[in-house]
Order: sequence, then C-alpha cells, then structure tokens
Amino acid sequence: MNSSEERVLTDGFHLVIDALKINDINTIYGVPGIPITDLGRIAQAEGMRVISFRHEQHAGNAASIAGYLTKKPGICLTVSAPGFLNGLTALANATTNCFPMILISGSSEREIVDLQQGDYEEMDQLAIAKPLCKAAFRVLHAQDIGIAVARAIRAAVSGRPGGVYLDLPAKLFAQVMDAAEGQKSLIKVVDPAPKQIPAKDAVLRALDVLKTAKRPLVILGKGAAYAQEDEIVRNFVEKTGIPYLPMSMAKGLLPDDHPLSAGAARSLVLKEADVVVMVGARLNWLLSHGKGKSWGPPGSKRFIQVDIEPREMDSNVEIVAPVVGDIGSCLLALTTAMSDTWPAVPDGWLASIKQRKDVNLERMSSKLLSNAVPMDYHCALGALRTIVKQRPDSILVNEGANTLDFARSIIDVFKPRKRLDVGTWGIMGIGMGAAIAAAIETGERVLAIEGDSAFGFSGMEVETICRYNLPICVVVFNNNGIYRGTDTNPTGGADVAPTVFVKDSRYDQMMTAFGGVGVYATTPDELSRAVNEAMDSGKPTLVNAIIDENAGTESGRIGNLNPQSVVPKK
Ligand code: ADP
Ligand code: TZD
Ligand code: MG
Repeated sequence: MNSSEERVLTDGFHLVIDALKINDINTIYGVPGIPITDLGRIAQAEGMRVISFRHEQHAGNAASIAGYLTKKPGICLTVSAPGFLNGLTALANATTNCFPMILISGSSEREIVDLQQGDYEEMDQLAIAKPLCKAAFRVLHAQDIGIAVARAIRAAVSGRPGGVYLDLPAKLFAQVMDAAEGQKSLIKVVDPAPKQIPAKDAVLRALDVLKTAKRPLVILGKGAAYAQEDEIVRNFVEKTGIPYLPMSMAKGLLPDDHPLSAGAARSLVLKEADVVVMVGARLNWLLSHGKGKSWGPPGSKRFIQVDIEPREMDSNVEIVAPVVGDIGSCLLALTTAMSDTWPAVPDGWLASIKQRKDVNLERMSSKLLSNAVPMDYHCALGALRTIVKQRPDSILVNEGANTLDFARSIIDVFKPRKRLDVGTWGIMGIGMGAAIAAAIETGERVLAIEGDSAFGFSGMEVETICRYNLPICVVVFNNNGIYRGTDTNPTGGADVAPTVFVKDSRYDQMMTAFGGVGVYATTPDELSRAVNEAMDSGKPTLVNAIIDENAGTESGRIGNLNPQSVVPKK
C-alpha cells in the first residue's frame, strides 16, 4: 500500500466528540481520569469547551442547568464507578426537575463486570443508572456511537425532558474504523424535540371551563420557562388578564413587577381561586399537592393543566381540562381560540389581589431598608434586591433554607430564566455548578446567594470559578449554621450541636486562596458595595455576609414538613 492509498482512521474518542459536535453540543462539564482523560483532551483539541470540576456532582449540576438554559442536553463526563456515582445524584436531580442532560461515564469491560472479577473501579453502571433517568444506553462498537448519541439526545429533550445515561466501556475509545465510514455513521438529529400540538377538543374544553371562572389564576412553572416561548406565555396572560403566580424558577418569565403578578398575594390566590390553570408546573409538594388548607375548602377549585406529559394529569387532584402538548403550541392554541368577546376577569377579584399585594409589599418594605447589625435576612436581601433590579440580565442562583425562602420572596426577577435554585427536590449543593453553567452558557454576570450550609456542599468549586475566571459573585449568608447558629448540645458535652458550624468562619478567604476577591461584610452598605463592585468588575468574588445567628427559623418556610418528636426535649 503506498501512502496515497493509506486508510485514514478514526477512533471511539473522536467519534464521540464528532457525534456531539455535529449536534451543536460544544461544551463538556466533567472530571478527568481513567478511561476518559483523553476524551477531554481531544475534545478540547477539537475546539470544544471542556470545563473541569473538582467533583462530578457539580459538573453534573452544571450540565443539567446548561440543559435548562439552552434546551440542548448538557453533557457531564465522568470516570467509572465512584465518578459515575458522584455524577448520578445530578442525573437523578435533572430527571426530577425535567432538565435535559446526558451523563457520559467511562466503564469497565462487560466480560469482567458481568463475572464480577474485580476490575479497577468496576461497577454495573448501566443497571444502576436505569431507574434514575429517562433512558440509559451502552455502546460496544465504535460504529454505533453516532446512533447512541442521537438516541441520547432525543431521549433527553423530547417530551418531558430529563436525564439520560450513556455508558462507554474503556475499550470502545480505542476502537478504530475507517474515518469516512465513521463520519457517515454520525447522525445530526432532525427536530429533536418535536412540537406537540394539543387536540382541538382539549383546547375548547379548557376554554369552556376558563370562561366560567369568577376568580381565575394561572400558575407558571419552570416547564414554561424552559420552553422559551416567552412571548406566547405573556400574550396568554395579558390577553386573558388572569393574575398569575410564578413558581420560583418561573419568576421573571413575566417581570415580577407586572400588574398581573400575584406573587405577593400567594396565600390569598391559592385559597380563593375557583379555576386554576397550571402551565408547565406540577401539583407536587411545592403546591401542597393541590389540596389541603392552603387551597381553600375541598371541591372549591377546578384545574386546567397544560403540560407535555399526559401522565402528569390527575397525579394529585382531578384535572377537569387537560391540555397536553408543548407550552408554546398549547398557549397559542388557547389564545387563538379565545373569542374577541372573551369575558374580562371580574374587577372584584383583581381588586382584592391588588389590595393584599399592597399590604404585603408595604409591610415588607420598611424591613428591607433597615440597617441592622448584625444583618438579618431582610436587610441583607434588601441590599441585594436593588442590585438585581439594576442588572436584570444577570442570573441569580439561590440555595439554603432561610436564605432561599427569603430571597425567593424578596428579590424580584425581571427576565425569563434568570433564577436558578434548589428545584423540585429542594436539594442543597446545586449552587456552584449552576453558577458556573450560567456564566459559561450565557456570558452574563452571576450572583449566587447561598446559605453557609448550602454553599459548603459545592464550595470547593470556587477554585473552578477562579480557574476559568468566571464573572460569579458568591454571597454566603453566614449565620454560623443550618437554619440558625444558636443550637447547643443539651448534654453540655464538647461536641457542638448538629446544626452549628465554626463560628465566624472566613468563607471569604476560600476565594482569596485561589486568586479571587474575598470580602467580609457586616453591614448592608458593605454588602452592597462589595457586590456592586463584583458585578461591575466580573471578577470571581466571595462576599462573606455576616447574618444574625438568631434570625432564621427551623427549615425556613417548610418547617411544617419536619416530623416532631413526641418525647419531651432534654
Ligand atoms: P415548578 O417546580 O416550577 O412548579 P415543575 O418542574 O414541577 O415546575 O413542572 C414542570 C412541568 O413542565 C413538568 O410537568 C414538565 O412535564 C413540563 N414541561 C417541561 N417542558 C415542557 C414543554 N416544553 N411544554 C410543556 N410542558 C413542559
Ligand atoms: N442535603 C441535601 C442534598 N439537600 C438538603 N435539602 C438537605 C441536605 C437538608 N437541608 C435543607 O433542606 S436546607 C439545609 C439543609 C442541610 C441547609 C440550610 O442551612 P443554610 O441556610 O445555612 O444553607 P440558612 O439561611 O441557615 O437557613
Ligand atoms: Mg446558614
């Protein structure tokens, strides 16, 4: 064979990368190691952005948030067994939240795993991943990589989005095949998340119910934010004139200061509404399952639900008018089918909501302006609220208990997909992964407001933030512990109480350790100055905001979910 006849070869490494790139997936979040170290290297050499984390869970959380923000599956790349397991929490969390992501893990060879012969980092990963995601695939032959990646993409983004697992045994990467054939084996997925048009009779049924409402309410969820059909959502709300309640990550889908926002009258509208239109939101624990005291007397409501997942209907209460399809198609169909003589929402309903909003906002406003030292949640968040208002394009990340609950109600959001938080599980540890993905995917400034406990779950990723020089300002609400810093050990023993941390910890020094900016802030003015500076400069910054350790309450606003012992406390 002379050189002109020499076959040009490709291999598993390159085919995986080419299969992603051909589908416009250009970023990988992960942690390197056997057998995927070279996959990351080659991906970078081939022009992909490869963001290396300090722990796979945060890489996975970043991938899932990348998926949420872009509607393309975020990619998390891990090593086998322990790396895979570290990424698995994020995969399960993505699935729970309906975020599209693909966890790609290297693995051991089948013949060794299946005979349990004790390979390096051996584990039957496919079997373990299966119940925690929408779909799980393994690839044994290089020529199947294109198909596998295509299937993974479709599974992640079509219908209700979620997590997908792709198992790539080590030997696959070094398998070679003819480059031209390899190229032909790749698939650019056509229409990965097809529109799902609702049935006409479903639309008319929903309008028939809605028409009769005296006190209608729309609830917007993060599925509606994910859909990126912002104009259609806005038109639906404004044309019907129905007040709406945004779930936490749907804040900003319409600006929080929109006259139809009922966010500041939440308990009133949940209790009093007679027809509720769920739009990309589930009646799960976050809405007390659509029943119970907060929803008014039993039988006082009828529910319309717009969702892409037919099995979501009737999951907690009867849905009298299910509208199954994608948010854009459904809301457009509803808006279009409404007659020009569509009945206006009764003034009395709008007036009572406005009145309640005014009272609640007025009650809050003086607390936000206080200059208390040590700071309480209100005055610290009052300072940050102004900063977010002045920077509507920046992205807010938020986790903690009190830190989460207060920030959610105090900080207004003005544009869609600008608030990322603990989501459906109320999980701690999404903070740095979400912040990093937000900065990488959007190029915007990111403000992460973190309880000191919440921050600790992903705190080591401040090194990642510094390494990639990302425009992220982390504010740690340091109240010396979980919920409060005041618990004591009832036995008088040397161990502190389980909810308490080292007092007055210097979280700010974690950021300076890696070359970022660290600030210790004890007053709202200091906090405000430091965060403004960080948001202007874009330099990696951590502001250690000292919060009164007495200020919080047990479990924030969900203390009611906490089982209580009947045995008297010691
Ligand atoms: P929230 O926590 O904000 O209430 P959930 O995560 O509970 O929101 O609900 C999101 C819902 O949105 C899920 O039921 C999901 O099936 C649905 N969904 C996601 N994407 C779309 C879409 N493009 N069109 C319609 N529904 C969607
Ligand atoms: N582990 C995981 C993964 N998720 C959780 N939600 C918890 C543990 C339990 N948990 C909460 O629900 S909130 C929280 C924990 C540990 C931390 C609250 O403390 P914080 O916030 O410092 O973050 P505040 O402001 O002190 O309330
Ligand atoms: Mg705390």
